[in-house]
Amino acid sequence: MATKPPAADIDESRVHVTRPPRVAVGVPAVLHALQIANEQMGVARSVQTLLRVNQKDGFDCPGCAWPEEDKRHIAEFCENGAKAVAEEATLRRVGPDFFAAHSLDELRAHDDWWLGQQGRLTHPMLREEGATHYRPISWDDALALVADELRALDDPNEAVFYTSGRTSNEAAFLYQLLVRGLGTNNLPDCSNMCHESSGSALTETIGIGKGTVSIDDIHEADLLIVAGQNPGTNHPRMLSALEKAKQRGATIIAVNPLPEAGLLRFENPQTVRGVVLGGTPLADGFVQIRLGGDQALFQAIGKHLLEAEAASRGSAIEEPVLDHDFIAAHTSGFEAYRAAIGEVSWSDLVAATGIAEDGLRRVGEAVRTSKATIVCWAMGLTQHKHSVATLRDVVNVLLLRGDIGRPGAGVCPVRGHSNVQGDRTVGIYEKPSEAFLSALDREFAFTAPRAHGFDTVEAIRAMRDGRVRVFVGMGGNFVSATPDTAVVEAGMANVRLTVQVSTKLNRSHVVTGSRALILPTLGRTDRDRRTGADGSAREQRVTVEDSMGAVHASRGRLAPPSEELLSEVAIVSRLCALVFGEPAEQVPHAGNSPHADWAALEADYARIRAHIERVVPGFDDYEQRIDKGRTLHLPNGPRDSRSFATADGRARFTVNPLEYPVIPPGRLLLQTLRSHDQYNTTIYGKDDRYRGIHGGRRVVLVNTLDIAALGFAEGEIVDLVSEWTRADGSVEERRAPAFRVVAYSTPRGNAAAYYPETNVLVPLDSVADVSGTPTSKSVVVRLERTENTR
Ligand SMILES: Nc1nc2c(c(=O)[nH]1)N[C@H]1C(S)=C(S)[C@@H](COP(=O)(O)OP(=O)(O)OC[C@H]3O[C@@H](n4cnc5c(=O)[nH]c(N)nc54)[C@H](O)[C@@H]3O)O[C@H]1N2
Ligand SMILES: Nc1nc2c(c(=O)[nH]1)N[C@H]1C(S)=C(S)[C@@H](COP(=O)(O)OP(=O)(O)OC[C@H]3O[C@@H](n4cnc5c(=O)[nH]c(N)nc54)[C@H](O)[C@@H]3O)O[C@H]1N2
Ligand SMILES: [Mo]
Repeated sequence: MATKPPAADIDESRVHVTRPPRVAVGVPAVLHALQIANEQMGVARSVQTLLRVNQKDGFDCPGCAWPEEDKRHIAEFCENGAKAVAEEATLRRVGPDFFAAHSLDELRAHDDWWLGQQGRLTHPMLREEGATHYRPISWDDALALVADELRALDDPNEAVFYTSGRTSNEAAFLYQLLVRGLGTNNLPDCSNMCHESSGSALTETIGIGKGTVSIDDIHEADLLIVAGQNPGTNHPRMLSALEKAKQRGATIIAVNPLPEAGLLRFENPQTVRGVVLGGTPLADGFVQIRLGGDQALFQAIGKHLLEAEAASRGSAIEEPVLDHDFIAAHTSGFEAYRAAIGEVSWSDLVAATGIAEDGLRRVGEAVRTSKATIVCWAMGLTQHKHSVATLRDVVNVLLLRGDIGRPGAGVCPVRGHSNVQGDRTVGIYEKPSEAFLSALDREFAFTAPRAHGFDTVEAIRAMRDGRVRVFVGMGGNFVSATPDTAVVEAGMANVRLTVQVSTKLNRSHVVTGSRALILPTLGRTDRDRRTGADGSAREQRVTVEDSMGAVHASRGRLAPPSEELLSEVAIVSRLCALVFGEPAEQVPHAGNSPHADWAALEADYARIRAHIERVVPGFDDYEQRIDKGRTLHLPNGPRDSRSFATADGRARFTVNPLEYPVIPPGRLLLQTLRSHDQYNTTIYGKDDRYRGIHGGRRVVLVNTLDIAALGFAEGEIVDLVSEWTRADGSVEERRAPAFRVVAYSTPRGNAAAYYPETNVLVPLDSVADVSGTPTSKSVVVRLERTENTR
């Protein structure tokens, strides 16, 4: 089968800019996806693979966490889902020959695009201390080496276990058991950099760290506010759901500093009408908000509603503005909220958002006249210093109108990685609840540690300070995805052993500890056969949870890229056996080690699901339910019965002092975001078609007036220099060299550039209050003309 050879590093001198298209998706998207798929997989494998995406007997798309519709299309994938699949199902291979041919120094000189293009990892590899190259190692030796290092620790808290959100429920559950059995809760995950702010705000206010809507609610909503999210690129299947809501009469309001193509107009290639008529105008309103202005927007909506309520008192207005019955029966803190919002001035709300008062009031009116409102959001709302406060204010607005726990209404944090929510559900969390730990103790006859572990930023601090001896990455690309790249790279070098369980080559394999292991693993699309004690091989399935709390099975069908690969479950269960012993060697309750038949778990994942069913509430009849190809909807108190697991059993109105970023003179506030051709740190291609950027990634999008005011010209090459003011008032600088200035529609004072190239600029200590999430959407920078412009 013919596939194209991987490309060279990106030549940034070839970047060019066109006018962004007004319509997203449509036929060009399908063609682009098929082109990438064919280059990576060849035609036959592309068709075979893409037809299995998100089908009932197929695999869960590794692209995003948006749920499947109940009635599935024949091709239930989107352009970017197809790219995610092609990336994994590629026929290119990175084996021992590749590592013999390329030294680590050489690999470090390449960009993320080049590394990812090399193909699937096929053999366990070891880099010995001081070695210039990786060399092959057997699985037995590799796993023994990890187990030896783990057992040799003076303190289990000297080990850090990262998880990215593609790991299945089964693998994640065993992995957290391994970690807690060792005696630590050091389980940072990508969620710490992603929706942690959502989890924090929602747990406090409504008693569950997840969204409260189903896909049917999206269809039935009367008003959908989509804030801080670019679904045309990152959750394309969401556009179909928005289109359906729209056809049923819903109003959609987009809140974003950028006019994102997919939100404003959408052409669905699956409907003939979409192709012929040139797309459904999706958003009825576009609020071009300043970066970090969303808390002010939601306070403005709340203020408008409260003022409308006051004005209507005594008059015979058609509908009450507030849902008094709901507020009285199900909430606390309303009077304090009302008083605090009364004190906020419209001029501050206007300054924070950059939207005139009547514009803010129009959004308030849309909420007032809506029969059922849903607020959807993603990284634009979670990666700011005041993100938790912002999301609490989102909840306040919904509570005012009883817009939680009834059809067509609620909160909808749109998750990123395809199983990031499931990983949390089954225990990947550095701050586990006592209820979870005591259930785990009972199930495995041991005592899990109670002290909280490191989140992602705390783990980096510990690495920087030399307090980490072993780092394990269950998927992901810790080095490129985390903030403050230079600090992370130096921190990695302080670690004695770094272990990456991965499908594809990335920067975390080339910036390593003294010793480094690559453990290649199966992906979502790969067939997973495990051999039991009786010698018979059985095909396994795994389960994942989507953004709306629905759990379903996923079964890979493709021949794995190499016979050498072990599944994530097999890797973890073998480590458990090495560290905790086989059943015959175990003495239940005799110490802090969990007790289980590890080989049996590896041979039959249904046994892992049986453990999950007994430990995590809501998984009753797990196996039977997924057997029938059904989804298992996890219980959700607010959605199912308006019950709120907060301290007082009520949904909480909260008082949050208004915050918003103030940009120093001559500076810009930079948001770091995704292009259309990337999946986080995996770069699929060099274009950002919907924003009119082609052939390169080192661009900074700036308002035309700011370009002139700062004394630059379009097309000039500049360094981005971030300025971070420490607590003592001194300023730290960080530099990302050589970005082309592109004039773009964004509010004055705001700029945008792609991640991960800009992660060098994000200061480690710049994190959201409460959630600790790096403030990737709020980095103060100045532009400096690049010397020796290329
Ligand atoms: N194809 C593809 N799909 C993906 C991913 C991918 O990289 N590629 N990543 C996955 C993951 S892990 C995640 S978390 C999601 C991410 O999905 P998104 O959150 O859509 O991703 P970002 O590119 O970070 O886009 C942030 C959006 O918020 C806007 N924004 C930034 N700051 C603000 C603000 O202060 N206020 C408002 N209102 N808007 C703001 C930006 O302009 C942009 O439109 O996508 C998932 N799906
Ligand atoms: N500046 C800035 N930084 C950010 C963000 C931002 O918006 N701006 N976004 C943040 C967000 S939302 C997130 S979620 C993180 C993402 O952080 P990560 O999840 O750590 O990063 P990814 O790039 O998704 O990881 C890609 C790697 O995962 C491995 N992989 C893929 N599939 C599998 C699998 O099935 N199993 C295993 N074991 N490995 C697999 C491959 O080797 C691949 O190279 O980045 C965060 N960092
Ligand atoms: Mo994410």
